[in-house]
Amino acid sequence: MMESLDHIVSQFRTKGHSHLISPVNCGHIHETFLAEGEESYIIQRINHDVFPDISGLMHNIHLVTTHLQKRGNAYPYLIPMLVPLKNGGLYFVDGNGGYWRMMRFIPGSLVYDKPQSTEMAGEFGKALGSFILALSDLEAGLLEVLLPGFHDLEFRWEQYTAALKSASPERLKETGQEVRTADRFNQAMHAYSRMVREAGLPVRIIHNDTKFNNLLFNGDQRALALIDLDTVMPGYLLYDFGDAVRTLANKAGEDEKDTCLVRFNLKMYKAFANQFIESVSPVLQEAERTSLTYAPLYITFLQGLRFLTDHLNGDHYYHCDYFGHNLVRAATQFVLLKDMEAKLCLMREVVEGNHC
Ligand code: GN1
Ligand code: MG
Repeated sequence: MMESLDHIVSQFRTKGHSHLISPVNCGHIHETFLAEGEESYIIQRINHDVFPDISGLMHNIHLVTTHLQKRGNAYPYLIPMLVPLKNGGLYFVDGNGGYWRMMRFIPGSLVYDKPQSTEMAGEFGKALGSFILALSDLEAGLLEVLLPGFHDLEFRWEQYTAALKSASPERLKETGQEVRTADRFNQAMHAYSRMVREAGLPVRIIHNDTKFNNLLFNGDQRALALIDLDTVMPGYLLYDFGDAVRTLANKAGEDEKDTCLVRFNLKMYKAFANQFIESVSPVLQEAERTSLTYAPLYITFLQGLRFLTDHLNGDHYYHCDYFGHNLVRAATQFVLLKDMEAKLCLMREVVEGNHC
């Protein structure tokens, strides 16, 4: 394995020779390695099942990273630039049909699954707002829609109901509580989704995977770089806001088995939301701002549904460490959702300024 990785790394235009190549445990989708040498690089085997259009994927990332780079000081963060092949291409296809790409490693960077202070939550708000603002003058139609319906509830609900119908008894066992939660929120979520569609909100270039651990920090806990640009596609601002809140304002992790530890952290939410709204304010429309209140509930519901669907389907999408892992993840999302529901009025106060 290491020998062939060496060969793969040697296809890219790196500075010097990479002498140590080791696996990095991150994300549910790709296989990731760190190649260390005079300079260090991240090398990934792209999940071709999830991203069938590799050339569209790499086109999007190239377009977005070069646009951000041109913005100079207007986007004051580091950018995970692609490293091209020696022949100029953006990805390498190995003898087994595996697709590989390389990015510069950002030295001194640290990853956190959740913020350790409200300042860190605010840093995320500022960085994400700046990212969307910096891309607001790039035509959204230039990007390929790689994963159609990614944050579309009608699409996800259809996938879920199909999985429910075809699931094996073994997979259906113990899903009762999650199925009931899905049913309980179904109507309200669909109503929000319809309202959003009919509100004529601007379609922007957004990140679409704003987990807290997709922001790198330096040793002083200041934001360094927003990474994982695979899903940068056209979408609504509320998707990025909602997904960020889903991860940064959960007192527990996505994989937590003890749901008693799952709680919505209003302080982190507030710190993030205020900074996000402020940094995106030059382009933020009033209807968009209002749409943010319910967004964390919508995205948390959608994510719970996606985990539950994958459990019912036999864990083909998300990497799992044990039987029932996806069901644990779904339960965590749904408990978080219920706590968000209980605190919705306080969230509205932050976004819309109305008193409870
Ligand atoms: C996947 O593996 P990662 O962190 O890149 C998923 C996201 C989910 C997330 C949940 C392309 O992201 O949409 O929110 O898992 N990415 C894709 O942890 O489906
Ligand atoms: Mg990702």
